[in-house]
Amino acid sequence: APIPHLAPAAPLDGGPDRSFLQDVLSGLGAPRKQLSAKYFYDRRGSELFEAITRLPEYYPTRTELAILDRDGPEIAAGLPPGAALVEFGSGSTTKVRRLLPHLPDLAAYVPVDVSEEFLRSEADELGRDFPRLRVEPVAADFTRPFGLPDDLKDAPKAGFFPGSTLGNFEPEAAAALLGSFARTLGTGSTLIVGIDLVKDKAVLDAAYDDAAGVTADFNLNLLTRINRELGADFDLDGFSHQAFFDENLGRIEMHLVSRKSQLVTVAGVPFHFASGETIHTENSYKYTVPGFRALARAAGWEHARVWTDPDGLFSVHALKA
Ligand code: AVJ
Repeated sequence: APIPHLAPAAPLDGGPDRSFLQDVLSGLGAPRKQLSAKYFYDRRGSELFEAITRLPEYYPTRTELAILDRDGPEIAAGLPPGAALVEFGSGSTTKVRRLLPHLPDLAAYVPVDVSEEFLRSEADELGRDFPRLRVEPVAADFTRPFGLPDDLKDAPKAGFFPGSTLGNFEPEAAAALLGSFARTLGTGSTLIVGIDLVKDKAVLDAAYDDAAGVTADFNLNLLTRINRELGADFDLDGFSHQAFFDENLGRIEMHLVSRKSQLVTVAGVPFHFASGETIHTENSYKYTVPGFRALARAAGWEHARVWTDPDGLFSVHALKA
């Protein structure tokens, strides 16, 4: 069957506003097939990611939490007094909970997330645990410009972007995103960012290809989601998980490898897979401390402080706009 030639592939992230279907059709129609990592997080995908964060091989989450636990008082002390604290892509509030006890005078905590339902329930729960805190959720895609509540316009701003989420963006898109955070927060603001660090390839490879196969399930769940939501017929046994650290590009790449020559139909559109052909599903960039500093500076942020764990696995940065 002929392979339909569709529009050029959408960027892995931060691309224009397109539907899931449009993104999948153009991604699979590209000469090198790709899908955006942002589509991993349906209900099952979010559960699988939570399970990943508890894996022995997956060090980033527990290491970042340990840094926030140990250095939370110092990190909090660097924020402007009476600030509105904006968390970009808040998801669960596990991380900000490590900072809030040290920030008794916050004007408000503003979690920003696309999932309105999740945002609402997390905000309610946080409000119960921190009854004196004003929680002002904003349902928005943080990769696009969005407005903060009007009455917070005059408050000093602080931003929080933990989890090395920035690593999912190509360095240029990452710099653009940091630049847009600077415009949202304004001059004089502070940004706290969690960034995973470059390290031994074996450690990185294991973190994205765990022995229990949870990351494999997370990767393959993208095909399950496409089957269900877009009426596709991916054979889950026909693809296998692949993850590796590319030392030249400084990034983890995740792929789904076709185990045979096969035809898959998505919303009536056929796509041919050669045996061994892959769908590139995720990039996770790792930085050195100076490398991240240079990126931040290019985006208009001055580097103020960095905190790392004793093994140098992960970093938390304070930046000033
Ligand atoms: C949520 C983007 C930080 O890159 O480590 C974990 C996602 N992918 N295992 C990461 C992920 C596979 C994670 N981030």
